[in-house]
Amino acid sequence: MKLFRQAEGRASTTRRILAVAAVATAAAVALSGCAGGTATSPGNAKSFSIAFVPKQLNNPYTDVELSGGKKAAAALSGVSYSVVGPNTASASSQVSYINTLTQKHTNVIAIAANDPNAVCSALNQAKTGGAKIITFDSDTDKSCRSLFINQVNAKDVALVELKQMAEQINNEGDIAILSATANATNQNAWIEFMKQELKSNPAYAKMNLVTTVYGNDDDTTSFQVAQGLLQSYPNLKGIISPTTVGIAATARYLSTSSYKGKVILTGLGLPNEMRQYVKDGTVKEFALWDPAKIGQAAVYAAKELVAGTITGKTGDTFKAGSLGTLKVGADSTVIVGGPTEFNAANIDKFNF
Ligand code: RAM
Repeated sequence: MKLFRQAEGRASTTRRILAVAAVATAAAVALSGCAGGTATSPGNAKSFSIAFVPKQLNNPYTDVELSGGKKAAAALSGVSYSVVGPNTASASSQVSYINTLTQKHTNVIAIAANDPNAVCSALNQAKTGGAKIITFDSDTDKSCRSLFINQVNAKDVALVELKQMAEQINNEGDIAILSATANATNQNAWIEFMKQELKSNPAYAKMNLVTTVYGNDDDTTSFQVAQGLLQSYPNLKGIISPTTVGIAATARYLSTSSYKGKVILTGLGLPNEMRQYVKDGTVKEFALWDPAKIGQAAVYAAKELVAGTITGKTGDTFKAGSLGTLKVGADSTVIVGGPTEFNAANIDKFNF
């Protein structure tokens, strides 16, 4: 939160500078009669271009998320859909991709931010050029986007992860978090809520979070970090990994180690990646949502933003195909659904 306040200070200075540029751009657009590569006018978005900028390309979670976006774009006529982005999830790795999209006059940039602030000035330039900005999966500072498509309420994610851990360690013992990158807005929000809950919920008084480590959403790094964690904390009872990359790598490490079945692993995972570890007894329970729904919701929201039928303000509603009508809640955030818990009894019912 402190980070956001500092960023807002910087952002308001940037906003003042950009406001001047925006007036000039708006005048130029009015003269040319077309904002961007495809013609759009408020209330009549027949065609538009949307580019997804995920945290990183080589991440199976990203692939599922984007498959939902691609399908939705194909279902709506006149949508030009593309995906660009870095191979690593480091803080500023997305900036050059945003700049290229701005130059190409892409109508909507949908980004899962690797850092709440590092991409903001690039996004603000895109906005000045006429683009609409949507964040999905991992937010920016809220001044840098119109709308955030969030999978699940952040606190609910934290609560389900702690509940699954507490149940398996009988509410007692040392635990650690193996996260994605240190700057990731989504993981940091979930971790913050976990810390608050550990402090305030008497049921968790005997659970002790000893450390948070980062595998950077890289499979090899996450595997090594999991190994190092257990060397440093041999009495660890459990690991919570709120990242699909982290939990799969940690499960792989545990599955062939002497810790298998002894150190509890929970967190957020893709059922297709975790199935083998549930079946071999390495993992009992974990959680997630259907990532494809986030991509789908982003495309439908983009259509309405370009058309001017929504602006992203709290209370706006829009139709999102099979997801029905979605509502924009507090902080211009859309919550797509709740978390699903996976275990041996239901995992075979899911295919993502
Ligand atoms: C990883 C990424 C992504 C997150 C999921 C749960 O794939 O960090 O941002 O939402 O895990």
